Formats: sequence, C-alpha cells, structure tokens
Amino acid sequence: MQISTTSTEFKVNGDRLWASLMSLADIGATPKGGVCRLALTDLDRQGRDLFTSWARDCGCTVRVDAIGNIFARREGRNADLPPVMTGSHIDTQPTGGKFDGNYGVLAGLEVLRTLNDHNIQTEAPIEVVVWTNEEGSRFVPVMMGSGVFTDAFSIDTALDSTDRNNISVRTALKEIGYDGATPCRHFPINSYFEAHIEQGPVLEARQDVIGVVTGALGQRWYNVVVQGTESHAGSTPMELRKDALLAAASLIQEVNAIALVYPPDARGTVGWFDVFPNSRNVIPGKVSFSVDLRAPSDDILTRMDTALKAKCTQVGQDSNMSVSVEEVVYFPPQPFDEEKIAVVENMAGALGLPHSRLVSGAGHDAVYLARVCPSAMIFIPCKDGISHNEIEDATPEHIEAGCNVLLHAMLAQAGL
Ligand code: HGY
Ligand code: MN
Ligand code: MN
Ligand code: MN
Repeated sequence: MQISTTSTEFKVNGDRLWASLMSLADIGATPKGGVCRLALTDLDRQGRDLFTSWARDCGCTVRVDAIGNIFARREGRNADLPPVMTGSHIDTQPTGGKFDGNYGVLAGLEVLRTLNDHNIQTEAPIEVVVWTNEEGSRFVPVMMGSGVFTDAFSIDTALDSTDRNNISVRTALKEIGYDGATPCRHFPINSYFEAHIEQGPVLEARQDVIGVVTGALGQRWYNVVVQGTESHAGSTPMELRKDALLAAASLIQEVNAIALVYPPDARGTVGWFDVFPNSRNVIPGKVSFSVDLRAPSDDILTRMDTALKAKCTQVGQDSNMSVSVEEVVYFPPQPFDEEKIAVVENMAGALGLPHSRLVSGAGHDAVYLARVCPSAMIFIPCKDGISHNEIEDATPEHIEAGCNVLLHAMLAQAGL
C-alpha cells in the first residue's frame, strides 16, 4: 500500500526506536536503571561509535567537527539546499536517565530509517546531529558543542575547559578520537527541530502527549569559592573562627531565596559542593560550589545576578573572608521560531495528539541553534516529571508519538 507521506497514516516504527533507545542505554547503564555516560569519556565514545555505525547503516555520510559534534547527513534530491536538521545529545548526568538527549538523537535516526523503509527521497538534505557535552556536568560551559557551532563562545574557550581532574576538553576529545577535522562553524540550515522529554511535571499534569515548546529560560551559572582558614575544631574559640562552610551556608539559603522572589518560573540551585579539607575535626577553610540561576526574562535574570553578587560581597565583609564569584555560563531566555512552533502544533493536531504550549525550564541545543536558524522543539512527558535522575522514564507510546510529530514536521520542511 503506497502511503502518502503527508498523510498521518505515515508513521515511524516505534518498536525499532524503543529498541535503539534501550541498546544505547546499555552503554553506561547504572544499577538503578539509569545511565552515566559523561561527556568525552570512553562510554561517550562507545555511544558515539554506535550512533555513527547506525547512521552509516542508514546510508548517511558522517562528519565530525573540531569540537566533536557528529553530523549524519542523508542527501536529498538537491544537495545545494540547506539541510533540515534535528538532533540532541548523548552525554548524560552522573545519575542520568535513558531518555534525556538520547531520545532526540535516536528520534532523528528513526526519521531517516522510516524514510528509507519507504524509499522516500526528500528535496532538501536532512542532518541528524549529536552535539558535544550538552549537559555541562563534566565540563562547562553547558551546551558546549552547539554553543561553539553558533558562535556563543569560541572553540578555544571550549577546548581549554577542564574537568575537576584538570583534564581539558582538547585532551579528552583526542583521547576518544572525536577531535574532528571539519571546522566547527554554522552554515545555512533550513530549520532545526529537537525532540526531548519535558523533564518537568507540566505535560503529565495537563494529560497532554506533545509539548509545543515556545522557548527556554535564560540561565546564569557561577563557581563560588569561600576562602576561610582551616583550624582545629576543639582548640579554636568560636569568635576566632573563619569557618568557610558557615559562610557558604548563608549563601546557599540566598540562592534559594533569590529564586523565590520571582515566582513561578525563576529557579535557583546549588548542584555541586566541595568542602576542604572535609575532615570531622577541622574547621572548613575553603568551600567551592556551583550556582545555577534561571529566569523567563533577562531583566529578572539580571536582578537575580545582582542580588547574588551583593550577598556574596556582604557575607565576605561580615565574615572577613574572601568570597569569589566567577560566571561560567550566560544566555538570555530564547524564544523559538513562531512559524516552526506552528508547524509542530499543526502536526500534533493532525496526528490527533493532545498538545499544549509551554516554556522549557531546561536548556537545550535548540536554544543556541535558534540563533542561526528557525528552530522549535517537541516535548513528550516523562514519568512524574522526573529527569536528571536514574529513574527517569517515558512510555513507548509517547516516544513514538513525539517521533511522528518530528517526522511530519521535518517532511513539511524538507519537501518531497
Ligand atoms: O541544565 C540544563 O538545562 C540541561 O540539562 N543542560
Ligand atoms: Mn537534555
Ligand atoms: Mn540534561
Ligand atoms: Mn557566525
């Protein structure tokens, strides 16, 4: 039966997509059913190798750029046309899940596999991309590969970034063999669509299947260091202490308080925290920690930034300790392209999928791609809105539904 590709009867193979997700999830699988596949580790290499072998099996050409972004390209009839692009990331959080990022990459691959199943050649080429180090867990800045690709920061800023063992991105990329030859710079792109789990509670609460993402919160990330003086927990009188942990505790409270000033969408989080020397009977001399601030407007984000820095100055003065604040990530809230948002919305409707619009609290590579081409995102729910957690879960039905919206949105752009 020849299915018209524009009919909503034309569907992806959900079982194949689910099986691919589970195979990829085996790489870095954790005992609680999650995935730990940190950026540019050997596990990341294994995942990259698996994706590129699958892409080549689909007849794609594969190129890798200088920051390790992988571009799997399926030619169209007209190679001169800018590609329709999709993708996401396969690096995960240390206690990550099977779907964050991995879903967007493999949904893109499933679109190619489905086109192959039906011998369909599009007018424009299609590219599926694996962006390097989207998570920003091992290396900052976050969304690193897409950030270099879209001039958000220079490639040297990225290559010189080091993890907490002082290993640079440059070294790690070379070690896994993904320091690609293709220069990392953006080129004309027809449009970019990214499929992703919502990672929050909204769609599930609304009982919607598709999230039509209108944009993403702006973010500012910092490294804060409080420098006090290690000394003996027993022989140092309370009034003579320079207890870095005590000073840091008031700053952590402040990060939370700053976000609560701007409900409902502002966010403040302290994710990682190092105490030195971390010994029971030594007053902590140095505390280092991260701050992650997010807001729906740049104005609110600026006010939160000002409040954080003011508090750090005040705590330093009051405690007579040094408090340093280094900003390591900044990007303003990013609206997606109205026309592409409407494409996603119309396809979800045509497929009879309950859908609604929402803003993404999480950052995604689409946030940077939106700077160089018309971009939009397709969300599906995740169980209890939980993500960045090994119990992250999604249903095969939603996984398939989101991929069908991606298929039709991309076909609408690529032309038949
Ligand atoms: O932090 C984020 O929003 C994303 O997971 N990188
Ligand atoms: Mn992600
Ligand atoms: Mn993530
Ligand atoms: Mn440019």
